Amino acid sequence: MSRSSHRRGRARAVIPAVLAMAATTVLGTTAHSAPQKAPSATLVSDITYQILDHEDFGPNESCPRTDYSRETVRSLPRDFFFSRTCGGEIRVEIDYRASLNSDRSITIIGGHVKFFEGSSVFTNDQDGGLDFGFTGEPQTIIPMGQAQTRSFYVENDAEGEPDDHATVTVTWTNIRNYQLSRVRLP
Ligand SMILES: [Ca+2]
Ligand SMILES: [Ca+2]
Ligand SMILES: [Ca+2]
Repeated sequence: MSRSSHRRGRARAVIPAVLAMAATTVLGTTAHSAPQKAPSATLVSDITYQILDHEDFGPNESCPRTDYSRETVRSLPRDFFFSRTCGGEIRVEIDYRASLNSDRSITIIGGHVKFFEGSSVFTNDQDGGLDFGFTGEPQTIIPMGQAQTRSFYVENDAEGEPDDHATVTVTWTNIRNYQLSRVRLP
């Protein structure tokens, strides 16, 4: 017998013992209770942007934009990120984290809206922005089956060009999930 096949033989021998332990645990926790609904919900993020790119020569460029996502959220925080551009010079980003609470409400935390303006929409020149959902700020908590909307206004502060600006409006909807947890039986 080669060394590698010997290893495989030992691995096979370990697996039944692990399964036996798992089966004992599963039976111990489910014998007297019905299957539990998995703690999850669906978060719909519906986003609109109104971005204005100011031009010294010629007309300003006005850019209505949208974003949409529909994602499962659990108690472990999940990160969201969206980005839209305007006029060849501006990029607006929004990010936040969402997590499920024990009452199935969803909390939005740790959010940022960032306003970039430069020689292209890929610029790293951040000229404005704001934070939301941090400690000391009113929390955004969306009860199960409900929606909440927030609007954020950002502009080109760094270069004193408030005519470059954007309004980002997010509607979050918390939709119940009906998935049942899967219990593996031996
Ligand atoms: Ca411009
Ligand atoms: Ca432009
Ligand atoms: Ca700039």
